[in-house]
Amino acid sequence: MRQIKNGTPAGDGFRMPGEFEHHRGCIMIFPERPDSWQYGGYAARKAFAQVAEAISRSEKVTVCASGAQYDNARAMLPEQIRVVEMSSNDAWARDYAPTFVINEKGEIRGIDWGFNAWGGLYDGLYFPWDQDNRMARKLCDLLETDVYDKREFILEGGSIHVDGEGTCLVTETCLLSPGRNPGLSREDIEEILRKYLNVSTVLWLPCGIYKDETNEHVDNICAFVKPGEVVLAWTEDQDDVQYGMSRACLEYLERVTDAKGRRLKVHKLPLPKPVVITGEECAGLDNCWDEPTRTPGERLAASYVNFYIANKAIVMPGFGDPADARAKEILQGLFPGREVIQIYARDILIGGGNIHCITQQIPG
Ligand code: KQY
Repeated sequence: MRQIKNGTPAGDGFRMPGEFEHHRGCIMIFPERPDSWQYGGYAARKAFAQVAEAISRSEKVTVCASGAQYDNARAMLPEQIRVVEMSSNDAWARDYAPTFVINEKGEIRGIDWGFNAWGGLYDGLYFPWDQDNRMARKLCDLLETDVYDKREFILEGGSIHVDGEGTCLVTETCLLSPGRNPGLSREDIEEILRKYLNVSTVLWLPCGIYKDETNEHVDNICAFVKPGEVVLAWTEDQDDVQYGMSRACLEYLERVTDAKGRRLKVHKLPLPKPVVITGEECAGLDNCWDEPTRTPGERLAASYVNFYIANKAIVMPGFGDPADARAKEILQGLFPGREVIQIYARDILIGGGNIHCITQQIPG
């Protein structure tokens, strides 16, 4: 593996493709952190295994597991899934596995962004994060791809979505948050995204999902389903704080154009009714930094937008909510060539993210 310190993907003819373009595989990490997942991840591992199995029907899945969990992961996951031992601090492959870029010849390279647990010592969610921060390079070594070293810039994969045709979606709340790159202006950040993702247009949604502890990653509120078309998490409940947030995003999306000069077609994807964590669930979580990770009655950032696009399937969360069926039907209509597989994901949501957050596609 070559670590590229000079040169950028755009300069070298690479671009980040849309998630809906073909994949050669998917990366996941087996969960076990006891302040993120109930009872050391017992229930979360079952949900992660269902997600991995569903994706493995479409593409090669690699699951990274700690030494302590290796045997268990191997036993729980079907044989077509590759399990490798790799250290991590938690299980958010979207955020610290590499962002992959591809060139015209189909060659891929990884990007190793800096990771500081969603805000470092300012408002990060755990400490330390050193093992997470090494994963991108380790995975590029494993996959035998060259890697761009961009660790000086803090970015998580869940904070960007691209259409593969020059447009990148982000949220202001996340990319301009003081815990990430406080010395950089919006223009500086756009310049880095332009050079590393090979995009010409960065669309800045004002916010994301209420109570999303990542400073509101874009992948929970809005996603491309194809160039020129997005889904937006939506509620009709005007008494819900989320209403104003989703409306602000809609108004923004309706007034901008993408890199090709197109107006975006916005498909509203309903939100489930607010999901809150119970006292019983909180009792299954260890403390982090001497504080409980969550408190009973706390709202979780549930959203159907946090789905993964596999080659032959859409793997989406369900919450046991009446809106589960409608959200599934909408995604099925938007992805007619893929089977929509809905997985009950409350045990993933408790960790603070969902199916998109725990997966990272390898294009090609
Ligand atoms: O990408 C994500 N949504 C990760 C959330 C991490 C939360 C840590 N408790």
